[in-house]
Amino acid sequence: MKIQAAKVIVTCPGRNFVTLKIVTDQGVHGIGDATLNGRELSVVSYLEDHVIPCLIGRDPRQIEDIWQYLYRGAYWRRGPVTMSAIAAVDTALWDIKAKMANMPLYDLLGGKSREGVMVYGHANGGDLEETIDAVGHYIEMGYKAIRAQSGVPGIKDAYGVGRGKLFYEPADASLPSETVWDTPKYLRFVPKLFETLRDTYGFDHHLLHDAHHRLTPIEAGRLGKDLEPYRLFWLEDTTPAENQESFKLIRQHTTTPLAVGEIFNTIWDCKDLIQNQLIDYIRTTVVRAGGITHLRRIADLAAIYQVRTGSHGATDLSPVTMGAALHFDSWVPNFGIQEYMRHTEETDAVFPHAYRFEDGFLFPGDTIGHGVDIDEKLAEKYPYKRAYLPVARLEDGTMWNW
Ligand code: EZ4
Ligand code: CO
Repeated sequence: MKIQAAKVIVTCPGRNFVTLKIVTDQGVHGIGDATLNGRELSVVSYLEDHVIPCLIGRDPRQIEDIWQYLYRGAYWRRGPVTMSAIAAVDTALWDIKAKMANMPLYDLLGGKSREGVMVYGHANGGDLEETIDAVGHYIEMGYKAIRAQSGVPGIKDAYGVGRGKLFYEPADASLPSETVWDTPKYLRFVPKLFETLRDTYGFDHHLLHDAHHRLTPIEAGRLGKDLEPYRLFWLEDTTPAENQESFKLIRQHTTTPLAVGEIFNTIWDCKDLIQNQLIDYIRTTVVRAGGITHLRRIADLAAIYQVRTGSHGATDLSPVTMGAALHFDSWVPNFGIQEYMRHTEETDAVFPHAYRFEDGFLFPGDTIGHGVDIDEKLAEKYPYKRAYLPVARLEDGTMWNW
């Protein structure tokens, strides 16, 4: 059996997505997501110019060998562009293998460990009241777990606050939007938000929060400590994780569970944090961290240290990543939670999929493969549109972490 053809499909049904389609000489095809938000075309070139020529004629059944060939063979290891491209190939090959085995992907991975995948949704509002209402709306929709982000008095455009109610899309302009950030205002406000949420809705739902890399380690320790009475499911990305030592400092100061890893791209980014038990949830996902093959290695390492998975699932991860992630989540023994931001109707139509939401859970469906395909005709209708994530500056103009 041979890989006969592979092509990259770029489409923008509301936001940009990059999809790899691999076709075998037996007519079976597989789909992988290669979307890297704000830097999409770099992965398109990496795939078209450097990866696809090496794939043609290879045996698609040799997923591990192809993974190692692309990882070791590039010489230049790791990095978001390389690892997103490898992820797309890997996801498409697992899709093909599961189709050939006539199984849903979760069966090929070892079978279901659970019936449904608990997801968390994003509730956000411009101010405290709006955010309280938004969380109520998610509770009404059946969610068991809800991430709450709110506008902060005195801060223009705080992270995580969308314009619509169900859809939040940060990559919003053809040049990066400028936002302003002030940590002291944020640190005073967030505990009040969660106090009000618990006063209003009690403790029956999981609540989560994302600090989006804005804090220093000692500020992160303070926030975690202040949030302890409200029993968060997790506090995410408190501080940029390049310096992983800093998590020791955070950990000394708080028992609020910590989640990190949506921007990590290999097990090497996760290793110290996991082995030193400095985090509770690892947020690496299929598209960012080298596909199913590599994500499984990260999850297995994490399991030894009782660290659970909490895969990134924002709108920039296409329905292809969501489908593959749900099969992975259904199998992985140390599953924690799955992030789920709904895609627009246009996106859902371009990517027909078997997964469905019910009562706070996502179900992968029983279709063979990972259950997501691409409607190429429809995809053609939506040409690529350059879109960047915002940047953040302090009030005095200093560049900060968005
Ligand atoms: O800002 O995926 O937890 N979710 C997040 C996301 C990220 C976007 C960046 O592309 O932090 O909303
Ligand atoms: Co995040």
